[in-house]
Amino acid sequence: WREQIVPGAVVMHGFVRDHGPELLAAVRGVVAQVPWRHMTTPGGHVMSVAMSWCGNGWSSDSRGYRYSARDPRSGKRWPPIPEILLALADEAAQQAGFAPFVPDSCLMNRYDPGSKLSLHQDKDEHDFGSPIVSVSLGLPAVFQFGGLQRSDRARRIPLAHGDVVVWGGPSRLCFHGIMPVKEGYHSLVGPHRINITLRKAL
Ligand code: MD3
Ligand code: FE
Repeated sequence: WREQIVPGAVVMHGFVRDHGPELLAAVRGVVAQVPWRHMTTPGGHVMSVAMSWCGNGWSSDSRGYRYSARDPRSGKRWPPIPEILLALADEAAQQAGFAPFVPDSCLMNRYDPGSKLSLHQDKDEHDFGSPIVSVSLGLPAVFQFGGLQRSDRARRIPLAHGDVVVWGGPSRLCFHGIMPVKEGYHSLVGPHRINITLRKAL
């Protein structure tokens, strides 16, 4: 079923529940080329979440966060976004009222038990007019969703394997995060939660 959290943010429960194997194959194909890595924040903290990406990649250093088409180390382009993810993003955005959506960046986050993502805003993209489509796979997690101010009270929304959320319009710059993921085992994904976000970054 579908649930609107705030204007512009729609949870599509179980939207990709039947496509786990293909989606995981797409993730593994990318991770074979861009191995999971723990990034260091500009503040010097190592993130508990491991990341990989395709399309325009994300990087973090002492100067801040940015998106780029190429790996700064090798000078080569990051791998392309798998077709199944482009199709899913367009379908989900369309159903949420944001079509057409052609993402140019795909970030993948792997949460091991205990991993979390502190409250933050996504504001490194150049285009806040486009939505972000997110896909949850594997272990469940509790998503925190606040307002435009860090101090705004955050709501807690459980996210399960196969859930898709589209975030756009007035919700695009809301603070959000993921509470520490509880220990567990998912039959397809194993002892992890994987989140895929599709974005128009550049
Ligand atoms: C709400 N990832 O990668 S996805 C991120 O589950 C990120 O890994 C989380 O936050 C995760 O930046 C949450 C859901 C999400 C993504 C982008 C948003 C929610 C959002 C942008 C604006 C508002
Ligand atoms: Fe985010």
